[in-house]
Amino acid sequence: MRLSTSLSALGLVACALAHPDVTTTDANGIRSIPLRTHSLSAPYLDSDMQSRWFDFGGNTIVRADQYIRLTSDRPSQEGWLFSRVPLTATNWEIEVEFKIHGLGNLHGDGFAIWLTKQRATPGPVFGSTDRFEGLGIFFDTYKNNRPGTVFPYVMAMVGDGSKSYDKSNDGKENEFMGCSARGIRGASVPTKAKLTYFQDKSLRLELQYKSEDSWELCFETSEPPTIPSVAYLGFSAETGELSDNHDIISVSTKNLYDTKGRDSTMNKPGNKGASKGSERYSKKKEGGSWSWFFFKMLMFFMVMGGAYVGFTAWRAQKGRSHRF
Ligand SMILES: [Ca+2]
Repeated sequence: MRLSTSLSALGLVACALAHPDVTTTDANGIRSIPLRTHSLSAPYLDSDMQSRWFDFGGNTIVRADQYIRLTSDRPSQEGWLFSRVPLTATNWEIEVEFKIHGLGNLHGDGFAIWLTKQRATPGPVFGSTDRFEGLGIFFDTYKNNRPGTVFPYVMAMVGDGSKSYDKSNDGKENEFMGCSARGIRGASVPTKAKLTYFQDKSLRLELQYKSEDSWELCFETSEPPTIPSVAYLGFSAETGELSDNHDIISVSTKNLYDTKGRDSTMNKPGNKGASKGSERYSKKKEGGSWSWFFFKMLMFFMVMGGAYVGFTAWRAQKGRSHRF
């Protein structure tokens, strides 16, 4: 009797602790920790009609049960959405669900995902500032002039604060990497982008638009750009004569940590910055998991104690009723 009480109490504790928002480790030993500061999902706003971690402006509208609409399907719109705090993780993954759709046969111009020193600064590059510093990923739905390229075209540009986006040639001049994604606009499945970055090791962009739960590799490089140490996560979009709805449905950002330590940069001379960063990061996480362990133990003993007291009281009660 006591054993089964203990087991069910243990089960209760296990259920209570199996919260989806906690650290997970995948088969490759990559541990991911959700970053609430850079994630967004419906209803997006709190009771004060604010978002705790994001600001938005321009023509952006929020429909709490459905989307954050950067531009509506009307001409000459521009809107933005930016994190309030910089993304300071060394390695990270950003998964964005978005929807580009509209009524016109012709449509434009597209939207951008940003990791830039600048934030909340409207401008001519998909509704955000030109001569930015950091990484921009552009979902370009209108071909200005890029013969032989299938649109929509998705491309990355790395800005140094002085380089300009080559709008008339759809960014070709300063393209870092990119891919065509025919069907990403108005797709029948939820459309998503997943950007994964390991400092000094890799940058990968995957897209989902052909079928659910299957990712198409857009690009991958083992020579990733340096992201500014202070970089904000943002989204922006614009329409010109042609238009579209550019909706952000959700954003899920995770801090990544390679638990197997296959960090080749660790052993390279002259790359101490990276290894130091990983060390510091690992210690911090260890601290976190220890306090989590003690919390679990405390919860366990509390439930066990309660179960034991309950069991003793029940036995005493039962004993009395037998006697009478
Ligand atoms: Ca274009």
